[in-house]
Amino acid sequence: MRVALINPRFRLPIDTRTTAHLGLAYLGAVSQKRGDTVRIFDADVEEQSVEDFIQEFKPHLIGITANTPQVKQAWRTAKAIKGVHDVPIVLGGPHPSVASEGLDYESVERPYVDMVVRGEGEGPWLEISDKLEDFLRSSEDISTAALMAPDKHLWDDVLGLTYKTSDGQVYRNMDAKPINDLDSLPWPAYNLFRMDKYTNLQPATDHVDGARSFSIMTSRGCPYRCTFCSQSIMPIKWRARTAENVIEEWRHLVRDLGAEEIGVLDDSANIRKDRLYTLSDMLIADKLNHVPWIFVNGIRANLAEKPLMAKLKEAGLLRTAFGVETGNVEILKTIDKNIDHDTIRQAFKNCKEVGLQTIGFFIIGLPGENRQTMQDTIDFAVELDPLIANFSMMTPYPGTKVYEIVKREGKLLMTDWEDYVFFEQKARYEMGDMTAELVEEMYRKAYRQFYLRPGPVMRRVQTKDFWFNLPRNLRIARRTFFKKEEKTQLRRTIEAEGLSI
Ligand code: B12
Ligand code: SF4
Repeated sequence: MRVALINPRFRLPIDTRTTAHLGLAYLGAVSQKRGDTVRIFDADVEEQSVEDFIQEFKPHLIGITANTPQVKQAWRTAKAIKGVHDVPIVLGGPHPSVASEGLDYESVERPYVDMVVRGEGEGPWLEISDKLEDFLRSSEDISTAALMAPDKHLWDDVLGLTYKTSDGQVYRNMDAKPINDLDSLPWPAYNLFRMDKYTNLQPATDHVDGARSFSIMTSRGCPYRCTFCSQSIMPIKWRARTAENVIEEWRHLVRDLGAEEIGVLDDSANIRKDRLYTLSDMLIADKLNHVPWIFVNGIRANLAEKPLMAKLKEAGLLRTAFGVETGNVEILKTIDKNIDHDTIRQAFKNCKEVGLQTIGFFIIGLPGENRQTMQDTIDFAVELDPLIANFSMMTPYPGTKVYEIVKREGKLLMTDWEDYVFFEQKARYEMGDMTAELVEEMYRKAYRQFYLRPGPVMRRVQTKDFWFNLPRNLRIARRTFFKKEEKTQLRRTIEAEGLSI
């Protein structure tokens, strides 16, 4: 079968560099292993239109990924495809997986979407492919309407699926089980991407443009449920690949694909420390530790003891992120992060003592905040003094506790899924003492107070990236420190092209 996987175009308001989509790389890998001819169309880097691509490739099955700000573009893409080719279209990813808010229905009710896969996609995607192939082999009428005919009951037993029969009825099957044996998954299929088009995992990695940067995921899930974190895909059950399995892929990335830096994308990589000690020993023994790697997303600060951090450094870890979130003691208690400030202080100290660079993620505008609590966060960031401090304005994603709180007690200022980005310097809700003006003011203040100090300025101008990408870096600085107008580049383009949904 010919199978196409699509990442709809969505450029962030800041010019974040692009990276190959790991979810699609996994889906592509399982399809390839099934024996399908697979193509990935990443609209962020393709010059061709999606219609031309579809007419040329004529796939039997299409999968489109969507996080929240991408979902409308996913619908536009599905509509454009159905206009040129009759093919079943499946949506998946973090946004349509939020069944608690009915966002699977929201997508499947669109006339041009046939199915939605909720949660981890590999299992349901394979089942859909198997069933479709049987159908194509055994049916005379191979139209999508025949495939989705209500009397066929083809889709009743595919766990994790929400689908629409051709009479317009929508059904939601039970959830699929989390994939327990992650070692059973094939490696992400980077061969399906135009890897020369990708650069880097901004802001966590900083090789100058052109560096070969790859991602890896060594575990899935997170045992915590912080109130602001969108966890629609990965179940609460934390599962890890064995160190042996990870090292094989790592070797492949470095030796076969020429990786010059590796971003580890796990939500919580250090839940089991013994696994990281073993992995480190293997990286050292295999002489893979010359390629710098980074914990892009934050590891748990309560599990970042000094000997472990020293071992990881020896194994090539260059930099690690921590989700600090807030500097205020009371606010920290309300976000279910299950951590305290002294533990966070100790984790940063441990990293610095062993020579690791650090990234701190901070949120401005959590529920219950006021000017003083936001200032506490800025002051705490300055105290911790990571190499990179990343402040984001609280964006309540559907399915999170913060979303519930804001719907109940506050006022959401977003009316469009395309506004669900948190680098746009616009407050996304108001609640209690927190007006939009106050949050925006404190957000800009955070960047100014943190970065416009002699230390960070000196550190930044000493990096190769700063000079190599000077115009871009100055543009980002200008946008971050000063007010900007609302419209995203994407929205402007869409309006100019007369496309809207
Ligand atoms: C790396 C990462 C990034 C990178 C790269 C993104 C990329 N191209 O993959 C960067 C830094 C660019 C990024 C940016 C953003 N990100 Co991000 N990111 C992640 C992170 C940490 C890992 C993504 C990943 O690789 N996961 C592993 C793979 C295996 O999972 P997956 O991609 O979800 O795919 C699986 C399933 O979703 C499903 N699936 C996905 N697509 C499809 C399609 C079909 C057809 C099927 C059947 C199944 C399916 O099957 C896949 C395999 O199991 C996740 C957190 C997480 N744990 O996933 C957040 C996450 C996806 N990001 C998030 C957000 C909010 C953003 C931003 C909007 C933030 C912002 N700046 O405002 C932007 C949007 C960027 C954009 N252009 O779309 C949220 C999404 C929440 C939501 N409701 O949409 C997440 C979940 C973080 C969180 N917990 O809040 N991100
Ligand atoms: S913020 Fe981190 S620790 Fe909290 S739920 Fe999300 S991934 Fe887990």
